[in-house]
Amino acid sequence: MRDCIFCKIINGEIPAKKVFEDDRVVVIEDISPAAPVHLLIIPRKHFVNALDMLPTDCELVGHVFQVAAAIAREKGFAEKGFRVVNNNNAGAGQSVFHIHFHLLAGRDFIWPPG
Ligand code: D5M
Repeated sequence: MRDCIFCKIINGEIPAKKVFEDDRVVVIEDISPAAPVHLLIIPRKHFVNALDMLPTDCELVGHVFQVAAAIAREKGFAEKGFRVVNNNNAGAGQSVFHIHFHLLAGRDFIWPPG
């Protein structure tokens, strides 16, 4: 997608700190971290947000959670706890309109979130 910052990161057109990638997702460090661990799990395929996904995309969402859990175990914060957040549209805080999942850890979190 032209002019999509996450598509450009996925395509290597602009730099990012990649921590993992496979055929379906790229995981990068968030440029503006809200926790000691703040990663973004970004599907390679461009979807605006959840409203853009079809039933045939369900497996991809499951894969995102498998990747989140694998990173949590590998980096040692699985037991302490972590949060996976997906914002949909501006009113919910979405600022980049290519679907992504925040993976946050390394501090205590409150509920409900702001
Ligand atoms: O989350 C969008 C997130 O994307 C926000 O936490 C900042 C982050 N961001 C924006 N540009 C970059 C680059 N270039 N590298 C890494 N992280 C970035 P949202 O839920 O849409 O508000």
